[in-house]
Amino acid sequence: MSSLNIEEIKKDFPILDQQINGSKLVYLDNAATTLKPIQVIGAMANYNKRNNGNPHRGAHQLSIRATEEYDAAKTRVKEFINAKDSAEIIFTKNTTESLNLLAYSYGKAFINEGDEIVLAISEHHGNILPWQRVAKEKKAVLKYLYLNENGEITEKEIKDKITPKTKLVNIAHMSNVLGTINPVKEIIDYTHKMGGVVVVDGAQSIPHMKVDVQELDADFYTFSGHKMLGPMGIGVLYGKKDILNQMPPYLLGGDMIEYVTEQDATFAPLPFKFEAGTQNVEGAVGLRRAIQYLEDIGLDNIQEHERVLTEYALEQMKDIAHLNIQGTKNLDIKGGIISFTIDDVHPHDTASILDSYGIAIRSGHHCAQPLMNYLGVPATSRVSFYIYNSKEDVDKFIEALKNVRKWLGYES
Ligand code: 7TS
Repeated sequence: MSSLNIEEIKKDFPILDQQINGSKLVYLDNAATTLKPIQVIGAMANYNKRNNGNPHRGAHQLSIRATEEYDAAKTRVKEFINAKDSAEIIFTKNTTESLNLLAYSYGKAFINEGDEIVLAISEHHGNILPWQRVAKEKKAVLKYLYLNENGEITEKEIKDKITPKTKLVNIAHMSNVLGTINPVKEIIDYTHKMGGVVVVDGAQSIPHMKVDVQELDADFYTFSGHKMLGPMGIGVLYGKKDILNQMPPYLLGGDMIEYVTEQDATFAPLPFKFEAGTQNVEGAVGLRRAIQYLEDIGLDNIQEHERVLTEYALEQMKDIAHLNIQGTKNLDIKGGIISFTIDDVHPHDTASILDSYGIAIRSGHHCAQPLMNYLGVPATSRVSFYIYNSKEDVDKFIEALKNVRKWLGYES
């Protein structure tokens, strides 16, 4: 049994307390974005009511308070992922911006003609397109780690593809489509042995499991506030200080400089070098409160709760005729994400039919078209769980799922 008190948790999420198409909302699209608890909404409202100012810019009290709030959020993120130094935490807009910053800056400084960049075939477009541009501009080579029949990356594949020519490996900690937890520690250790560095896209892992960047020895780690109960518009790029120090800035402008003359400029130290312009302080405040909320529940308890729900859902889904589950069913390497298809039914129809029962799921290619091509499906439907989901939510989902083909006129 899960150790979370779901009825109590649900009370913190007023958005769940509404009817959608005549039924109480069941929200199962957490891999796209999560809902915000009143504590996060309140922290941001309080900041706006009392402390709003432009940080690092003024001697007046509101600017000082905004600076304190911003810096406190950064320290909180540093502790949350166990970075060595809060200078290693750069606030961005989201995971996508963190990855683009890296591709632009690291790519410019360190990728040369003939270098190899290795990605998993299951990466989100946010972790593919920026590297495609680097590869084109620098005449570097993109190579892909393919999956076995269970949707997993094998040790053999790692050793075949990552070689002394590999400058960079980009890998999601957890796949947003299949929910597979990739063997990032093995990939990091092996890549380091070969002399390369590793970018871990943690958009789907950070909200659901304890992550320690020093233990992983990740060179870079990226994530988004809105997938972990925080607001949209705030994301994180963690990077090892010695590498970040060698990288050129991405955006140029206010607050990231040391001294500017007519023809030239020198740049501020980390992390400011990568934070040009007025930052999202309100978002940082919300993210800090979201981290507090997650830690009060406990990341291990969250992971266990999602494992219970995923097992419960998979157990029932396997008995539904014409339903095919994509990817691994091994719960030791799977988070709370299940992608599936139903014979003769377009995934968008599945999502629309479930919406008519008030159940929110996602359908489509999930910004992972290379993976869809690799799996040989145009799209899938996907459910993804979080702390406010209960077994009753899964029961409602399963009941509705059983009706999908009937809605479309099939007998079973
Ligand atoms: N990387 C992964 C693994 C993701 O799942 C996502 C978003 C991103 C990067 C990009 O995050 P963003 O905050 O910059 O947009 N994934 C999804 C999804 O699965 N459904 O909607 C967004």
